[in-house]
Amino acid sequence: DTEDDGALSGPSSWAQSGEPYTRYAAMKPAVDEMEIHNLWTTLRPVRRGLVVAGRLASRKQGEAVLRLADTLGWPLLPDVGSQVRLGADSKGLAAHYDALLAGDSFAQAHAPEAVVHVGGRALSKRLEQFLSRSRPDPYVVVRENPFRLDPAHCVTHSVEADILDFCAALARAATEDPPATNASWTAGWREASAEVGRHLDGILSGEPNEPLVARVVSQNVPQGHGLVVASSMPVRDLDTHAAADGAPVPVASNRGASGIDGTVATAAGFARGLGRPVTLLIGDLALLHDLNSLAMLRDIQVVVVVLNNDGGGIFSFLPVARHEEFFEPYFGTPQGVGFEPAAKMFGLDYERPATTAEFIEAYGSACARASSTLLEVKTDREQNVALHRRVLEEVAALVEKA
Ligand SMILES: Cc1ncc(C[n+]2csc(CCOP(=O)(O)OP(=O)(O)O)c2C)c(N)n1
Repeated sequence: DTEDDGALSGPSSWAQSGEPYTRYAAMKPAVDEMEIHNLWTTLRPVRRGLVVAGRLASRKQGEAVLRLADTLGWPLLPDVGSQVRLGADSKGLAAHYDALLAGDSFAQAHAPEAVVHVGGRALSKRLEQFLSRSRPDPYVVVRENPFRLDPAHCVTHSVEADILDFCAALARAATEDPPATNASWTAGWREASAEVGRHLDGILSGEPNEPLVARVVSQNVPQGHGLVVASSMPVRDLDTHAAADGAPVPVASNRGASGIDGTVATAAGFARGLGRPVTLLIGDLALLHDLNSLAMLRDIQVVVVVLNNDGGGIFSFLPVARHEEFFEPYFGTPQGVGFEPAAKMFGLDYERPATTAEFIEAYGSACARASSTLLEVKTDREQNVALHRRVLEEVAALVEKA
């Protein structure tokens, strides 16, 4: 009847227009020049400062933070979600800061006087603990929303501002009234990080394992693609082990490092939104949790790399892992499944590479074809936790000598 016609006229014009049903105006707080001046007066004398690039919305924002760090002459610590963790070029780039901070004496010798953190919360727990112990003052956080961002309770200046405008304004102030440079401080971070990168290339080899697959994906993801990393270990492995010199692809992850729901759907949406092929690095439980979203990959190109360690690998890092009687049934929760039948059901190409060389080959072929592929890599939870610990011990020993 006519009432129904009226109700449907809204959605039908929306369906035809290709525009959002409701448009949200992107109002952002303007940068106040006086505040910038005061901030620069506080930051200018700092000799040992750090710029942290937290979670950021675009490569453009990430590059603005990177340029700010370069103008200040300070090291840049880029979170996995900063959009400049991969393929960035900066004089002070310390892409492997998370692994570096596993070295106690490196961390003690590199406590910063000041921090400028731009963007959302960073993933690295080691960074949070390091900053909480070092208590830098000033400690400035800058983000585009009014919500509190102070996990270690030591922020001295909280700024809500448009990130591009803020970075440009502070960089301008620093150019007009340059800081005293401390090249050895910045070079110390950059060189230690580069050394960690070379070391990771040396030790992450042989049979495929989770940090190795994360590093290999970061090195082989094609320019023009996007990358989605699932909770729990893939996002952490990319943060810690990704190479710094891969393609500068956009990176997405869900809700910090917590939720495992809807991750395949996220990858489908990311691919559609970007209009690019996407690689999804995901664990077996997160993939099982959102298995029916594989149906959405049929007419786009998503390369699903599933690290099948038969359960929740993250939990093996917790003290509860020692309590065997309830660890497996309640935390590990192995499901004993392989994903080949699921790939078949949803019409995806499928491969199960057994060696790293086979993985690189299969990943390259999957990226080169227009349809979606599921690549399954078998790993082992106990070996995974032992490997992570060994890698960090080796890195700590390496930077101890530096
Ligand atoms: C919806 C939802 N359910 C449960 C959890 C708790 N949880 C966090 S990590 C995790 C295990 C994830 O396992 P997997 O996807 O195989 O990845 P891995 O830990 O091995 O990297 C679980 C169950 C969660 N975060 N979200």
